[in-house]
Amino acid sequence: MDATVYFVGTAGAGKSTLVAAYDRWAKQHGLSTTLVNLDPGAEALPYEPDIDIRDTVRLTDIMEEHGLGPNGAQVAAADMIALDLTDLVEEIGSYRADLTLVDTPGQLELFVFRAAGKHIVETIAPQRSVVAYLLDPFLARTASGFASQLMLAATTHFRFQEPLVPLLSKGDVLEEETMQTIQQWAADAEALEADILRDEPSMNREMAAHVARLLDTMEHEPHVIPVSSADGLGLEELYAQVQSVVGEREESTPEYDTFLGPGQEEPA
Ligand SMILES: Nc1nc2c(ncn2[C@@H]2O[C@H](COP(=O)(O)OP(=O)(O)OP(=O)(O)O)[C@@H](O)[C@H]2O)c(=O)[nH]1
Ligand SMILES: [Mg+2]
Repeated sequence: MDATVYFVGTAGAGKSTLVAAYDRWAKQHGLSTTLVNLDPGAEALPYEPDIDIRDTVRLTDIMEEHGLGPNGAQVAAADMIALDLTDLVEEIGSYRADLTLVDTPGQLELFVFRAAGKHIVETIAPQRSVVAYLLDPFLARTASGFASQLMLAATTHFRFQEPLVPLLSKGDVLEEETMQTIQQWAADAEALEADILRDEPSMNREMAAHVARLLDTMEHEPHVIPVSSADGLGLEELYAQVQSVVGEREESTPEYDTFLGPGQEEPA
């Protein structure tokens, strides 16, 4: 089975390191991989990309040529990538690996909101893609922090309309108890809502409830998988999720499957 996994998350969430760790894990398990770097601003990568956007678009060159700062150059780079995606899409298609692992730019909004990201996700492997969304553990330790992270994940899901697997990144740095609390928030909207209101007593109860229920509206995954690039925690479970999501979509009717929400049945 071949699948494409996009690693998406806020700056420093651990995307590039996880691509490297997941690549090692895959190879140890006899799976071939294609590694794609879509971050034009990446300086040193912890893996050797097979396809590298920096061969086409380099942030430092854009800054120099157009007199832009790093953020302006990131936006220009994202739009330049969108202008000519044909070669990139063809190149990725020419590799036939079991897993295509795609590392995305540090600034999540560049990949999620500008044209290139969506177009890439729609074009490269329709029906065979999964977004692995990395929740930063340092931002997810409080109930309201976790809920804010979740809203970003939900926005990503809303934009791409592809199955999203939420991961709790850097699991090795979290205390067992914190990890369990976070997993409980993910599984139980009411527990999350109660803890948000405890953290932020000023918050409108209704708003807290809405935010807490966002996870329930996300396709497929009711729980967060803790992963660690340091000790390999959760990588097998991530693979099982990717397989199950892509396998499920393979079996279902193409016209309907992208729009099925949780609990909805496919029309007979
Ligand atoms: N302890 C621990 N540290 C990690 C793990 N994954 C990443 N890190 C550290 O977190 C920092 C950021 O990791 P990156 O992989 O560069 O994160 P990124 O999301 O690619 O960052 P940008 O592309 O700059 O947004 C680095 O110092 C990593 O060593 C992990 O599983 N455990
Ligand atoms: Mg990175």
